[in-house]
Parts: sequence; C-alpha cells; structure tokens
Amino acid sequence: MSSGTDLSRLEDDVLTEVAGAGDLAALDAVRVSAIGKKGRISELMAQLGKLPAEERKAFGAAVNALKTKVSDALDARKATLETAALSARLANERADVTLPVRAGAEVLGRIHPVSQVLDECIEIFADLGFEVAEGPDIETDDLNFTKLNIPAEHPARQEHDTFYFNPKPDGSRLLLRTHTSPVQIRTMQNKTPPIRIIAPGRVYRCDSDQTHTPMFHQIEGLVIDEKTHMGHLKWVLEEFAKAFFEVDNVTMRFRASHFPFTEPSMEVDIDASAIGKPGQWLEILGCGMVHPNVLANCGLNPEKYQGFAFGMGLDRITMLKYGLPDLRAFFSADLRWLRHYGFSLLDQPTLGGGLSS
Ligand code: 2NL
Repeated sequence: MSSGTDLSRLEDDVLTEVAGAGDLAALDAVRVSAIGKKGRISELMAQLGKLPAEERKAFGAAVNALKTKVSDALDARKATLETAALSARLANERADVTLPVRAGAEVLGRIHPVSQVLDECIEIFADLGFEVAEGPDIETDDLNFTKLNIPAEHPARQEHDTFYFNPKPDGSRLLLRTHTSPVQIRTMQNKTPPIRIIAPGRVYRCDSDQTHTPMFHQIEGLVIDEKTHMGHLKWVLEEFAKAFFEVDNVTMRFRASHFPFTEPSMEVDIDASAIGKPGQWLEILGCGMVHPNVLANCGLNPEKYQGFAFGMGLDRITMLKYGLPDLRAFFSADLRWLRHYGFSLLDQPTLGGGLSS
C-alpha cells in the first residue's frame, strides 16, 4: 500500500463513489468509508509509522493531499445534492392558487341566527343615522334602575328578576344588567344631543321556561334632540319593520302601555301578514317618549331636550323572521342545529344586496 499507483487507484475509486452517491445518506456512507475514523484513507495514515523514515514524509503529504481532495469532492457533491433536494421539495409543495378554496372554517363555519339578525338590525339603523353604543354586562343598581326612574322598592325591580352579586361592605350591589338601557344612560350623561344610538347586547333575568332564557339579547334605541316627537318614533319603527321583514308595507298597531322610563309608553304589534301569517298581531317591541325625570337624571334639561326610546328582544324577532320554533335551542350549542339554521360567513346582510337573499 505504499506506491503512488495504489493511492491514485484509491482516489479514482473514492471519487467515483462520491460522484455516484444519489442522496445525502449514500454520500455520508461514502465519507465514513473513506475519511471516517476507520476509513480507507485514515487507515493509510495509521500505517505511516511502518514505512522507512525516508519515505514517510512524501507518503504522508500524498495521503493528506488525497484526503483534502476527497473532502472537497464530498463538500461539492453535498451542495449539489442539497440543492436538488430543495428543488424537488419546492416542486412538490407548489400550490396552485387558481384551485377552488378547500372547505375550511370560513366555509364550514356558521353565523348564529341571532348574530345574523343583529347584523341586519345594525345595517338598518346605521342607514337611518344611528350609531352603535355598547357597555358592560355587569352594572350598578343606579345605572340599571335608579337613573331610569325606577327608585328602590319600586315594584318594577321585582318584575325584572334581577341577578345580583353579593353586596359590597358599603351595602351597594352590582348586578347583571336586565336591559341595555344603562348604555343609553351613560351616553346621555356623556354627550350633548343630538343623540341617535342603538344599544344591542346581552341582558339577564332570573327567569327560565319555554319562552324565557336567563340570558337573552336586546336592542334598544334612543333619539334625543330639541324637537324630537312621536311622529319621528313611529316613522323610525315603521322604516325598521319594513326593512327588517323585507316588505314594502307593514301595518303597525300602537297600544298604550306603561314603563317607568317613558311617558307616554306603547307596545307595538305588527300585522303578521307581513311575514305570511294573516289575521294575527305580533308584539315586536316596547317604546315611548323618554320620561323627563330620566333626562334630568342624566343632566339633560327636559325643558330643552326630548326624545324617544324603544326596546326589543332580538331572540324573539329572530324566531319570527326565520321561523325558528324553539328559543332554548338558541343556547344549546347544538352543532346540528347551527348547521341547519345558521348563516354562511359570506352572507353579510346589506341593504343594497338584500338583507337575507
Ligand atoms: C320592552 C320595552 C323599552 C326603553 C325600552 C329606554 C331607555 C332609556 C330611556 C327610556 Cl335610557 N327608555 N328604553 C323604552 C321603552 C321600552 O323596552 O318591552 N323591551 C323588550
């Protein structure tokens, strides 16, 4: 194993193996068998000591040169194989962006009917010039009741079936809002009229049967200005009803009623032929002119400002519009129900495009 011929044959063999390695694993096997610890070239170095002293230097230099050459060839081949592997992977992972979208959350997911109806209402009222206002679910007694002309011990407090939190050391108690009116109270406290807002959101009452759930959804509206009157109220509600039920005309009936926060107060029914049930009146909301005490409680001068307010149950009008039979199914998180009654994410209600078409 000492001749130049042997070395050059070994070089040819190893370089041929390097060139022939088809992938990184095969190339590494070649490396180990040539310049690994027990490789063919490394073994030559181990034999150096057996050579006569005068040959050692030249042989050592030749083996080192061979080792460098093989090592360079291994590096070059490795770079080539890595580039090829990357190209193959990129070709394999190429995405055809012209393919139709595969069914994912945006296709399989569904919008809850109450969310859809809320979006429809926002669209309608925004078109009439209303802004959306929001507030917390946990409220004070003052904002939920007192400011609304419902003093302590007023029977209306019992009717609201309120969920109270434990009293604080000073005796005051927080509660889950029983209506979204506190949002309008805050707005009146913080803004100078004209005010035109709707306040949608979750509300809570300790009441649960076939037609009542302890949490439900409400949308209230409030308009305050210097000359706002009941004609405006009736016009807004009529425009809302026509747009919401997607009909050219609705017949509405205003019945005298009573709420502590409005005077006069009315409940509003629509002639159900608008939704394909002739001969029936359906109650859809309560409304009235904001009570002067409520305006004064919020720092507005009742001699200068007046306005109207209304409140309706979103869950109820959702059932009416989309013919959903059972309120409790709204909150049962039943995926089969949601797939059946839910709306596509792409089906955004717009007045221009038709709310529900
Ligand atoms: C109903 C009745 C109503 C209001 C809500 C209101 C809010 C303020 C002042 C005056 Cl801040 N009124 N809200 C007015 C009349 C009726 O809701 O039966 N809702 C389902």
